[in-house]
Amino acid sequence: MLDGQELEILRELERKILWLATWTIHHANHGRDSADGLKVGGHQASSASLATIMTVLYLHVLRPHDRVAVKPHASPVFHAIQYLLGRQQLQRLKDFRGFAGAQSYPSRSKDVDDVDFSTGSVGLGVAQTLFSSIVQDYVRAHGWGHNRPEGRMIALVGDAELDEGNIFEAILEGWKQGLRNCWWIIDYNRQSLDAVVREGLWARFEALFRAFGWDVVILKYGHLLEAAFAEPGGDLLRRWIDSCPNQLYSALVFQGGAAWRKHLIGDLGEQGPVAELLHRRTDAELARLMSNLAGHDIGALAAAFDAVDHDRPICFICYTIKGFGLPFAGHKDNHAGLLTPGQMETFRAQMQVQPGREWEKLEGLELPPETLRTFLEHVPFASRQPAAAAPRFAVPDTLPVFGQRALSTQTGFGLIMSDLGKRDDEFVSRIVTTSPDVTVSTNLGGWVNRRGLFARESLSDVFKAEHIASMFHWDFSPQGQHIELGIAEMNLFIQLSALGLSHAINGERLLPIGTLYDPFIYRGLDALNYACYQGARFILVATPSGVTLAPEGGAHQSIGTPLIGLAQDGLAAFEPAFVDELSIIMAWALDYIQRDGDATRHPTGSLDAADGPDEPDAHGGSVYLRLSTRPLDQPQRGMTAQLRQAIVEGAYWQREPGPNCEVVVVYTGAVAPEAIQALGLIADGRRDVGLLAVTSADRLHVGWRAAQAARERGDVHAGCHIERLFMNLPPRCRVVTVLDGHPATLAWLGSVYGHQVRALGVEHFGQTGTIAELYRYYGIDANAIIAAAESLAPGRPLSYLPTASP
Ligand SMILES: Cc1ncc(C[n+]2csc(CCOP(=O)(O)OP(=O)(O)O)c2C)c(N)n1
Ligand SMILES: [Mg+2]
Repeated sequence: MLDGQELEILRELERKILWLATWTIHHANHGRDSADGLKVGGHQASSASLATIMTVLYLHVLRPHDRVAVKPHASPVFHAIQYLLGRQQLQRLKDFRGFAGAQSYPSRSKDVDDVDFSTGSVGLGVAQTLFSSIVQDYVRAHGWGHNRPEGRMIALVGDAELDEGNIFEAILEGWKQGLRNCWWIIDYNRQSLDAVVREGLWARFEALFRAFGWDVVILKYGHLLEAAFAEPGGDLLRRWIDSCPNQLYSALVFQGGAAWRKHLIGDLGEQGPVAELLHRRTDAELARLMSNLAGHDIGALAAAFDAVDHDRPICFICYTIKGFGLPFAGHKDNHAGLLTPGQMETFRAQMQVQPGREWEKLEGLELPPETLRTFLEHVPFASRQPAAAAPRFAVPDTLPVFGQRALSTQTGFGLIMSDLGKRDDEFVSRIVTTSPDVTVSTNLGGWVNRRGLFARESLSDVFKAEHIASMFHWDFSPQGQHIELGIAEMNLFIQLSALGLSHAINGERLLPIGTLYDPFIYRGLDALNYACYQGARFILVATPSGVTLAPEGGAHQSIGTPLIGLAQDGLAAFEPAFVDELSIIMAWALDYIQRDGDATRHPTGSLDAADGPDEPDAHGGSVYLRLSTRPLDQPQRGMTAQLRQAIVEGAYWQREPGPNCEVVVVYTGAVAPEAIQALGLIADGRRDVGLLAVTSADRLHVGWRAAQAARERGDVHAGCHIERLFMNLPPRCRVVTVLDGHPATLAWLGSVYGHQVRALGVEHFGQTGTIAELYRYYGIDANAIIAAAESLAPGRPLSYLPTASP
């Protein structure tokens, strides 16, 4: 509980935090050479809105194991608090928004002051706290992490942020999973970026959260208002406030005491107790009274937070004023508002900060510095220690390969998982799978039969208990290793993000594998990007994919996902054709996701490219496997160390080209039979042809770019896998690439040594039919490959396969 002295201290420090946050933004705009585009952006109004709540939270409520997602635009407040606590460097505040300075939106991977969850794309950080609570429960239910206290997962949420649909999808999932230890604190300033929000929004929020089992606490009035309501006439004032439209309230806050008086007297009359209540206050006092909402009242906030005596999810709706304490408070256009230098001078005087002493931590505060220093040193949150690296788990070099003659990669995936389910290696106990209602149809059923579904409370499969024949056991228990989600793909990615950060958040490493249909990556793409951005580690298995799923429905065909695999930072993408390749890639991936480090981080702050992001292999990352339902005849081959290496690096020669090679066919994934068939016919008419199997366009591309950059830095011997593969191709050799996906995925191969390329692939989708019909229709069948080779490398006429007439 907050005592009188702590209240006084927090009031002082709240002023300091508001000052530091406001000054940081001002400095970024006026205090350094800002002609270079760093200048845009406000943050001042949004930060001021949350400054009180964050003061109370960080300096009074939080314990070291609590984790917080801070609303993106409150980043300056977060950094200011960390600075006050000695956990953020001054230079980074001075460089706010600049290169290697504090980030404009809190960033796990780019900031150095211990951000728990990145934010920026609104709504995602909020949902991440919910899924992190589920992961915390998962970890503890499996017997790990009991040497540390449970943390609360807390989101500081903008009221307009709740427009994001992913938040509602998450709430529903939280209800299903028996969510605990999750606090969402809504900054109810009734303003978004553009405007003032709709009337009565709080009531929708309240009903919604209660419907899903959350406790809801509405914090509306501060202590001054509560005291005024107790005066004669106070009930009238309260009724007036409760019925005041948001826009008018905001406008009056902006205008100040005289405007309040005029308006209130106009509405409530010049006579009677309420008029006297108003007259007893000066304009300044009246302005202070009317803006004394609970979200700016330290005592009210602390009392509400301290009163929580249960672990059910809880939503605080805190009334606040956007821009509180600053000259543009309440103005509807204040989102990007910045104090002018003149206004800043006035603010400086108010805050009693001497020029040149703006960054002094205790400048202008009235309490003795020693008192404040001692307080800051003993803030519970500040005792948080950097997380020790969570142990890694050894994974064998290869997983089993199966004897079946024909298999699809999707079936192979199911077999590999099912086989893993039988093993008692430690790494298998750390695998956790999750899927948005496509567990069975992505072939995770065998694994789930063996490892069970996770729930905090056991629930047995009634069909099984009733002895009704079924392929799948749907038993839930705290030991289960599969988290079944509803259909919402956003939830899959945020769940993966939370599972994939367990090593950092819970100190216990998990090996998450999530499955979905490949086209629906688009549905969750922002969340996937977010998960990668904050360094979460997981394996994404996307299947089925492409037009290869043929009769199954045109709307499910994915074209652009290989390009996502190629472009997504922090995600290594593979599309194997054969199950022995998949087996090697999966074994590699289970190790790769455990490697420590962040390939996208600039640790030194140097602008030199040599110190920039380097080769990701040492750092690890997440992995995306694009799989297919098309059964292919499996190659009967022994696996050599060299082939294993090549599969992981992204390509190997299925047929090595000869010295006078005229045509090379390059394929990825399920079109392997067409490429092989075409090559046989092309070989009859062109010399020394080669066939390149690409298991990962992404890895080839990453390696190639890194080699080029290394040479430009002076490492003349730098090379890469694709350069070594193409090194001996004669200059006049032509290349035909083909995949069931966008042709640009492989088209760049021509740039490696300047070989002319015809890139085949899929640019339109939506037709159903047989695989043969669709490959022909979209121009990725054997004859299309032959035609491309013939046109690129003229010579003897080539033979084509007979086609069934339509
Ligand atoms: C997904 C996404 N869309 C749009 C934006 C741009 N944006 C940043 S803040 C904001 C409004 C936020 O309003 P609110 O959550 O109420 O916070 P406040 O500005 O009141 O502090 C918008 C639209 C964004 N950051 N993320
Ligand atoms: Mg708002």
